[in-house]
Amino acid sequence: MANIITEKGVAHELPALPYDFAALEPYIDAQTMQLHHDKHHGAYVSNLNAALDKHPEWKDRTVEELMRSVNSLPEDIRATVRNNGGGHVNHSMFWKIMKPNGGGNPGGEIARVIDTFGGFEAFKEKFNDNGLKRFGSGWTWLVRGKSGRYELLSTPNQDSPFLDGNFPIMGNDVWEHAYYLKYQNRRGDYLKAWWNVVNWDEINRRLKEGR
Ligand code: MN3
Repeated sequence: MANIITEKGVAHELPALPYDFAALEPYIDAQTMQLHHDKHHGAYVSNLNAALDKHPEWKDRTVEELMRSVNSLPEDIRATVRNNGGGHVNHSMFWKIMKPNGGGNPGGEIARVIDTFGGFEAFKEKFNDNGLKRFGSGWTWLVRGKSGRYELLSTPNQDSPFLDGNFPIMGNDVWEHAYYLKYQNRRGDYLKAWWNVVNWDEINRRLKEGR
């Protein structure tokens, strides 16, 4: 993700949602999308920029670079950048790997990766199960590990897979803010419904980028 130049120097920017708030109905409701994008993601970006204002020498890094080198960051902003930079990079991926009239069976190269997990049904089950079992807030992921192996895993809070040197191919947000208005406590129903909005073209693009 590119940074933008502002009056205060280089800054991270909230990316525009690539479709309308209501576009993912009935699977994800418009109010959830609006709050999630404008308020939650918006706050991660402002908090990240506010932290980096204290150490401007880190401002020209992309958020992916910040995540990869989080342990080298000044201690007074390390946790803030980890949480809010993680929130920024995770959500920037999230909006793009969804689309209206998405879902269906995976095609292209990602279908071959998914087959190595025992087929699409087994893949979805494991991906959803990791999200369901994540206690509290977090994400469920398919990542490409350092060794080139593909893995299904979950992370707590806004921890980005980049923190551990993994490349996030696709992930679903299991924070309550992602689903509570429509699904209340039924996280499992949200996880199942989410496959109807998956954007396989973008996931195939990320698969190439991660190589
Ligand atoms: Mn979220």
